[in-house]
Amino acid sequence: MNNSSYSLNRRRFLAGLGAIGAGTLASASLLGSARTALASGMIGKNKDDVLLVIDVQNCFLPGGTLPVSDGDQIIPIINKLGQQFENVIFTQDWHTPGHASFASSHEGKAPFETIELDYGTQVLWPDHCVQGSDDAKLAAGLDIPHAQLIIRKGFHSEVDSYSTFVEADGETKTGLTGYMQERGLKNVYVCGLATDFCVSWSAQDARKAGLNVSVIEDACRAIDLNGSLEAAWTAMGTAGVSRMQSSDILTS
Ligand code: VGL
Ligand code: ZN
Repeated sequence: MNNSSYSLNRRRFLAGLGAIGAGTLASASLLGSARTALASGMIGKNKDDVLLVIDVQNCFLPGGTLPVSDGDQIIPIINKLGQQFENVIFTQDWHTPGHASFASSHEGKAPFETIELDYGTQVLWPDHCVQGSDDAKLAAGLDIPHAQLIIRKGFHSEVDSYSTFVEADGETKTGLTGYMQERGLKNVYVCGLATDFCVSWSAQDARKAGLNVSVIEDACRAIDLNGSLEAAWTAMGTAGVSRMQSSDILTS
C-alpha cells in the first residue's frame, strides 16, 4: 500500500468511527479510545490539514444584526483549535448595501420569509454584514494571528453565497477550490457560524471539491429555522462529511 492510499484508508477508518452508533459499550469505548489515540495531537499538524473558520463576525454574535444564539461561546474553542492548526482560513460574509438576500430589498417581505430568485428559493434575512461596517468585522475575540487567508463571499448584489466555494447560483466560484489545490490542502476541518447555513453549505461544497471534510460540532452554532439544523446534518452526512467534537482534536 502506498502512502496516499494509507492516509486515505486511515481517514476512512476515522470517518467510519465517527459514524458508529451505540454498539456494545465495550467495543464502543475501545473504538473511542482508538480514535482518540490516532487523532489527538496529529490533526492540524499535517501540512495538508486546514481549519476553515466560517463567518465569525459581529453580525452573527449577540448584539449583531443576525445574531446566532450563543454564537460568542465558540470563540474560545476556535482560538484553541487555531493554535493546533498550522493552516487557518477565515471567511467573511460581505454583502453590498441592498443585497438580494435582504428582506428590505423586496417590498412587502419580512425577514425569515422566502422568495423565488433566478437561482431558486432564497431565505430573506435582516440586513447584515454590509461591506465595511463594524457589523461585518471579524469578531474582536478571535486570536489566530497566523491565519493565512480571509476569503469574502456574498459580494455580488444579486446572488447570495452561504458556501465559501460556490455562490448560490451554483456556478460562480469564489476561488477557494483553486487556493486549496495550489496550497495542497486536502483535509478541511470546518467550524463557525451558522451550522445550518454557511457551515453546512461550505462543508458540502468542500466534499464536491474532492476534499476530506469534518465539521467540529461544538465549535459551531446554528440558526435553526424550521428544522434547518437537522436537515443540514442529514445533508452533510449524505455528502460524506464527518461530524466531530473539538475534544477529538485538542490535546489539552
Ligand atoms: C449566514 C444567513 C445569511 C451564515 C450568512 O453565515 O450562516 N446565514 N448569511
Ligand atoms: Zn449573509
